[in-house]
Order: sequence, then structure tokens, then C-alpha cells
Amino acid sequence: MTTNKILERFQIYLNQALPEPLSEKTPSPLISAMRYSLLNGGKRLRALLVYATGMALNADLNLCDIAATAVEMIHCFSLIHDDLPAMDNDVLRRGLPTCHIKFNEGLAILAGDALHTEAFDLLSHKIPNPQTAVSMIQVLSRAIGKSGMVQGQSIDLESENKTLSLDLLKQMHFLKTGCLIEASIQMGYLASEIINPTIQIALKKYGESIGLAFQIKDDLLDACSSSEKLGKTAGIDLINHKSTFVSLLGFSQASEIMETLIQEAHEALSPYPELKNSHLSFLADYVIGREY
Ligand code: GRG
Repeated sequence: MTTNKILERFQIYLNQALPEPLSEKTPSPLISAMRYSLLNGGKRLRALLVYATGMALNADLNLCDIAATAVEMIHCFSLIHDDLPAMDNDVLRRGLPTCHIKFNEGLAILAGDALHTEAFDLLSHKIPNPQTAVSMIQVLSRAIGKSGMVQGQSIDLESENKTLSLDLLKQMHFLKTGCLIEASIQMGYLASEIINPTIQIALKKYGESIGLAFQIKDDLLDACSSSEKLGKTAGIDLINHKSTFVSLLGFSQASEIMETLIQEAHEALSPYPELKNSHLSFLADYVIGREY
């Protein structure tokens, strides 16, 4: 199946997972705000990682649909909250007004909250094998809480107007962005319902490498692209006085490290033909080749 076909399939599933309210007479601003943030574009990288890993390991695609949807709900929730005035205070996301600008701040907070809950509701109700459901819930919740994404965001908030060490910058991005990327890959592995610790280790290494490379690419794009191309405010890190890989290392050293990380990602896959010859290889290159 091509990447475009996977994306088409995913969009249909997403749309069904969060349908419009049944009656037009009872519009729900909450669901409109959730759908606005969930259905309006984005690269769908985390969902694609779920499918790519699952498909490489012969997972049932129906399980990948559910896992990818849960991951994307969490991602969209984090974007809504990240854009709020108390966080990055941004007005543009995916080429559109951010959720709190389009609706209002209170509704944006609630839409994020409800997407967060909906992800776990979906996994707990739709994954047929209870052990697989619990494992997925464990992986996803661990990745986004106090030992993952929220912790990363907390370090980020405290870091404004400070110059971070390279190690702390890496740690912050590992938590804030890398953990959910790794969890997406792990969700695809769990969807396959195979047990193969060596493959799991290879996938972890792959995830660590592309997670960091993704963030370095984000910093490079933030520094040199336009808001029009990115669909979000370019130069926001400078505006918010944040340390980035570009501000700490310069453009060319940051690019070199990013390229090396992607080589390492390919090396992690290479002993396993089922991984090497899968969409995972394409996604590693996509992470640093992307233009937005
Ligand atoms: C989890 C309770 C709770 C709160 C959220 C706001 C927050 C805490 C965390 C922020 C996490 C965050 C937004 C990290 C940034 C990750 C990042 C680089 C997002 C952009 O991802 P892309 O480029 O976006 O994949 P698209 O639009 O393509 O989906």
C-alpha cells in the first residue's frame, strides 16, 4: 500500500472516530473544535509510523487504524495546548488559525482535554485483545505524562530566556517530541501482536534517532523557512527566546548531526529485511527531507 493510500484510509477512519454531532439542531462547539484540530491536515507522521511498523510486522490493519487514531488524537491535543497563550501563544497552525483563535481559549483547552481522553477511550473499547489494549494504553500514557511529553513541555516553559546546554536541549526534545514518536512505533509493534525483543530494540534505536533528527529539522525550518510554507509562525523560537539546535550549534553542524542520526536510523533497521524494506526507511528520509 502506498503512503498516500494509507493516508486516505487513515483520514476516513479519523472522520468516523469523531463524527459530527447527529443533529444539526444540537451543534456541539466542543466537537467542532475537536474536529477542527484533528481533521485539518498535518503530516500525520506519528500515524504513519504506527502503520509503517505494523505493516512491516504483518499487523492487522484494523488495529493499526485504532492505534494511529489514538496517537494522532494525543498529538493534536498537545498542539492545541502548546499554542495557547500560556504556552507558545501562537496564532497559526497547519496554515489555519490555532484552535483558541478560531474558537476561544476555554473551548480550546476543553477540546484538547477531550481529545486526550478520547484516545484512551478508543484504545480501551476498540482493541479486541485486552492484553494488547492494556499494553498500548501503558505505552501511550507513559510517553506523554510526567516522564514524557508533559515533562518536556515543563522544561521548555522554564527555559525561556535561558541558554540551555546541548544535553538539556536534547533531553527536553527527547521528552517533548521524541517520546511520542517512539511510542507511535511501539504502538505499531504492539498492533502486530508479535513478541520479538531484538526487533523491539532495533525499533527503539530507530525511534530515538528519527525523533531527535525530527526536532533538529524543525529547528532548521523554523530558522530559515517562511510561515506560509510551514503553516505555522516561522521564527517563533527566536520570538520566544528559546535555545534551539541552530542557536547552539549553528546551521551546518546541526545539519550534520541530523544526517548522522538518519544514517543511524537506517543502520538500526538494516539487519531486519522486514523493517529495512518497509515504509520505515522512507519515513526516516522523509523526516529530514520535509519542507514543513
Ligand atoms: C499532555 C497534559 C498534556 C499537555 C500537553 C503542550 C504540551 C503539554 C506538550 C507540547 C508537546 C508539543 C506540542 C511538542 C512539539 C512537537 C512538535 C514538533 C510538533 C509539531 O509536529 P508536526 O510537525 O505537526 O508533526 P503536524 O502539524 O505535521 O502534525
